[in-house]
Amino acid sequence: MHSLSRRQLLAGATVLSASAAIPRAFAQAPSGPFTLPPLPYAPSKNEPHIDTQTMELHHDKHHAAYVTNLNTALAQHAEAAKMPLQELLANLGKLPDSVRTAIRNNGGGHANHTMFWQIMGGSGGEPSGELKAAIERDLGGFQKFQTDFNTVGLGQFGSGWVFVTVTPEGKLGLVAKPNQDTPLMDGGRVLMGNDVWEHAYYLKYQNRRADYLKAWWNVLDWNKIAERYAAAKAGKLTI
Ligand code: MN3
Repeated sequence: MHSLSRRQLLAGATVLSASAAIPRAFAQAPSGPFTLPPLPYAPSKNEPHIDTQTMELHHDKHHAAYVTNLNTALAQHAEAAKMPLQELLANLGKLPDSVRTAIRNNGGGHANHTMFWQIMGGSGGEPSGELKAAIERDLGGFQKFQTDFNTVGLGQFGSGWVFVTVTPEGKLGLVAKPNQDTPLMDGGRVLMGNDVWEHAYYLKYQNRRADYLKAWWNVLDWNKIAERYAAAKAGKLTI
């Protein structure tokens, strides 16, 4: 084998430095078998708005089960197991009937919760800079965005999610999905989202989903969400 040319080495170095600028979780496009990412902060970090026990059960039991069940489904399908999660979810129609529903539910659950832990653990407040401008342009400003997001979350019948989608051009949208469905299944990207399954709030809020939706804004980490926005615009946002 010939050694790499200087040009190839330089090209490689450029790729390395470009990916180093993007947080690992975004640049990676993991394929199976999948692993449960640790919570990026202590389970008590979102108190008093989201209680410790809910965080522990939600991450250690619910999210863990999605990962286990996703891997079980993928064990029956070697080709699918090699695909990055966002590609799997964008190509559900090409999967055999025997694994499609399991991958839809558990792959969606894994992607949704991985995003969810990432964007919390903060102290709320408001976005700034480019993201603030995009919210003003596409969602009518921060106050209207919060109100509309909570209305969509409250209106989701049964279990599901409310998401902000983001295009590679940085355009934002608001959408609800049932169960563990995600805009990734439409080939889109998720900037942020809130879990409105009862398991996300029932211990503390019981049936009061509206109170949970309102309190959730207090634990958002806008720096993390801005990182996801930058990654989306750089074409590096995966799940
Ligand atoms: Mn959940």
